[in-house]
Amino acid sequence: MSTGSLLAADLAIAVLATAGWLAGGVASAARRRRLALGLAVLALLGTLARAVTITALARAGWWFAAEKIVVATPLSLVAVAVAGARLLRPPADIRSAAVPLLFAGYAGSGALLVTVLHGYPVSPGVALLAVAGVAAATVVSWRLLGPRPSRAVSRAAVAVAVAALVTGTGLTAAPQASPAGTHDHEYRQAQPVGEPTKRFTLTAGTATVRVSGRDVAAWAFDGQVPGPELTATVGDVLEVTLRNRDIERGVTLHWHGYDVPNDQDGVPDVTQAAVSPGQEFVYRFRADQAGTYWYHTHSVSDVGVRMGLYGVLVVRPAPVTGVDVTVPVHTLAGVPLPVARTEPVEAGVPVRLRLVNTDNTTHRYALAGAPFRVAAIDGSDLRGPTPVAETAVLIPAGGRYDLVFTAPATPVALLVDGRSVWSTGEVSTATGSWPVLDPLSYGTGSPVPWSRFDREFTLVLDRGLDLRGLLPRYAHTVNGAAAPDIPPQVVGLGDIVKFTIVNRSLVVHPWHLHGHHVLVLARDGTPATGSPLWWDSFDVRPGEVWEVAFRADNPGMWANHCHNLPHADAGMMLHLMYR
Ligand SMILES: [Cu+2]
Repeated sequence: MSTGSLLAADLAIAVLATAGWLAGGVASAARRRRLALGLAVLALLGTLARAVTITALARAGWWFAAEKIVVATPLSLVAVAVAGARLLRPPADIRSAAVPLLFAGYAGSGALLVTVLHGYPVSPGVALLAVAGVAAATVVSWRLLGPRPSRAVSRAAVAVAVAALVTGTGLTAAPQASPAGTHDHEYRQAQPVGEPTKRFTLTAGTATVRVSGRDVAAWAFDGQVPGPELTATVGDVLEVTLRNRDIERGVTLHWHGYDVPNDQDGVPDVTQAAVSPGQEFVYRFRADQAGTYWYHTHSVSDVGVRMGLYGVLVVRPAPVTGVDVTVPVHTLAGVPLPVARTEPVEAGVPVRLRLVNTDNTTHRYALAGAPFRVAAIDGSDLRGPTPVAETAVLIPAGGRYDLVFTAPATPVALLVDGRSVWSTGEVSTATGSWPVLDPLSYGTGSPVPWSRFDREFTLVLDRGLDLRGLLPRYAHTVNGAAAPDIPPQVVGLGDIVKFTIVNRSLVVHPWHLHGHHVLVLARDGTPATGSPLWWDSFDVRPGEVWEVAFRADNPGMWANHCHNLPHADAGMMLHLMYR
């Protein structure tokens, strides 16, 4: 069983066991003897079963089990001792078992709230708040349902609740070390990069675009979705003038996967001010990296990209030979793009399909009709890619794969999630059952270029209640904090930096570091054995642990975030900064 499935299973069991205790308590209070005993036995079995799931999670990593061991286990043990005793010798009047069963339910609820609202890392303050809640709810039930506890027991329970509440509140409200501000610095000045050899102008504005026969309100560059494809040859100096006609919430251009100088990175309030309606901003950088990239607004990016402010950037090492097609996939107002197109290709002609996922979630791509090689991922060529056939690839949000093949005499089709988007003719192949390529064991391996790391960081991805803003929100968190309260990662120029990224949530987080490509070292403790993978976007699935590393060679303040952009907007965004 995968760690992700274990996380989900453990949560489901905890919810059912807690519900069982609470319902058993209510049934007892209503003198429904058989129902109460049946529910309580199920709850007891569920509570005991968690010994298995929590142990397995702890073996997968402390991150996955911390609060379950520190909070849920002791509460469960007390609950089993108190309520289990009643089950061994059920009282003649079942109503007298109500409070012990409800107590077990409150203990389960307290532990669940810690997992769901607080997560990782567990703190003594939160554990005490859970204890306070359990004690308070038990005292209230006791007084309502009887038999009334003795005055001494009652006072002791109230004292526990009050002490835990006061200490817990004090500990959780303790002032946190304030992260270095990202807003109170001067934007770095542009580095001279030489005379532009390629000039583009992109004008952002609201537009109505026609997709699949429907008129859709969009935000578009030059009135089209996707925006114009920008192409260059390695060595070009690109100058891109961004104009904002009428996007009230501002626009920038972020060069996704392109390791531009910091001041060209297009992150509002970090590397530049967002471009307001009527204003413009000129980006200039040297096209040193060949490959498939894309650009998109980073101003209210979760809305802006979804509405259509994106396009493809392709930098080629030399003039194209053969067929070279870009396929940017996007979902615009519920309509999947691009619309299918057919382009006959003569047999023997080399074809390169540049697949770009501009959506917030993973897409599954399948090439039917020809064996292919994955020539590049995230703009970086793979080493020794071998031909594969009848195999799908999964591309994370923001990621790019270049597939190459030689056109056969028979038709070929590229399918995205089962839908044909590009083909050379009629193909009817079911691709849904194909296995998925694992890039970590694809191609020819090469030793990791570094034997030591100057800095190591761990990012534990989770969800939690964020009370620091004006309104409480259920945030996507990193190490228990949400933007803008996640401390920045501070590195020195030239450092070799290692990141461990742990996903203890129940959803996929496509991770994206700006300004650098990270080398994949390992997933779930298993080292990558295939071609070196230099990625800027990679899916961290529930329960996964990824180890990646990079050389800190591009000074500045860089966004480091989940590229499921609503997640980033809901807190999952931090910064990498140079000392
Ligand atoms: Cu995410």
